[in-house]
Amino acid sequence: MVQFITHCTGRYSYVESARLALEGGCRWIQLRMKNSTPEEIYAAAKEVKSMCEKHHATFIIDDCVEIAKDIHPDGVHLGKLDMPIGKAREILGEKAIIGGTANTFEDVENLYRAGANYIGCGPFRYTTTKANLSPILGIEGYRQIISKMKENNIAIPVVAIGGITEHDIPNLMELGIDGIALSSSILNADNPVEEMKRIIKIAQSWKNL
Ligand code: TZP
Ligand code: MG
Repeated sequence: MVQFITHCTGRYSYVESARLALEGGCRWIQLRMKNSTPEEIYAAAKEVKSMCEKHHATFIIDDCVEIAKDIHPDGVHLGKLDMPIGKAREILGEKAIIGGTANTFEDVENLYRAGANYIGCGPFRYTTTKANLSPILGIEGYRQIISKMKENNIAIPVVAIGGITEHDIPNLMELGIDGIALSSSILNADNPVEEMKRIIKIAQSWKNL
């Protein structure tokens, strides 16, 4: 699974960034709009939802459970300081996909027990896309988390995030990571659509992605 995280850059708006990812074949978009007003998020969410429907892509909204309640995306992604998973589940229902952010095995365990559907685990490496980054995991960090999950029989999809490029995919896949989430390596490429196509192709050559 390749997830695209929206971002606004000098070249593209949040909505345009989602459009490029979808054109490049990505079928999972997370609308993440830090420092935007609820009105801006609401308007972008409506637009990106209809784009995702046309492309049969999964549509996830970062953080804003109240907006999600009105817009009905496929799900939400909740950070450590966002609404607890259980409360979001009560509001959005059993069918909603609810993802949570983890930086440690303990985070993964807590999210799993709270009923998350997948884990966004990172950061893999330093990135400017997110402020206030948790400690960087690197390959070794993921190896330890995945091995503790196996020891403790915790089975939930783990998606790696943070500064990931196409070159990182083989190393992450060999660890048994289920997916990658990325933003800047696509948006900073000369041709984001082609870059996404390349990433999807590499990812598809790994059967677990
Ligand atoms: N959480 C951890 S890193 C990150 C988020 C939302 C940003 C990922 O974007 P990029 O540009 O691929 O590092
Ligand atoms: Mg958040």
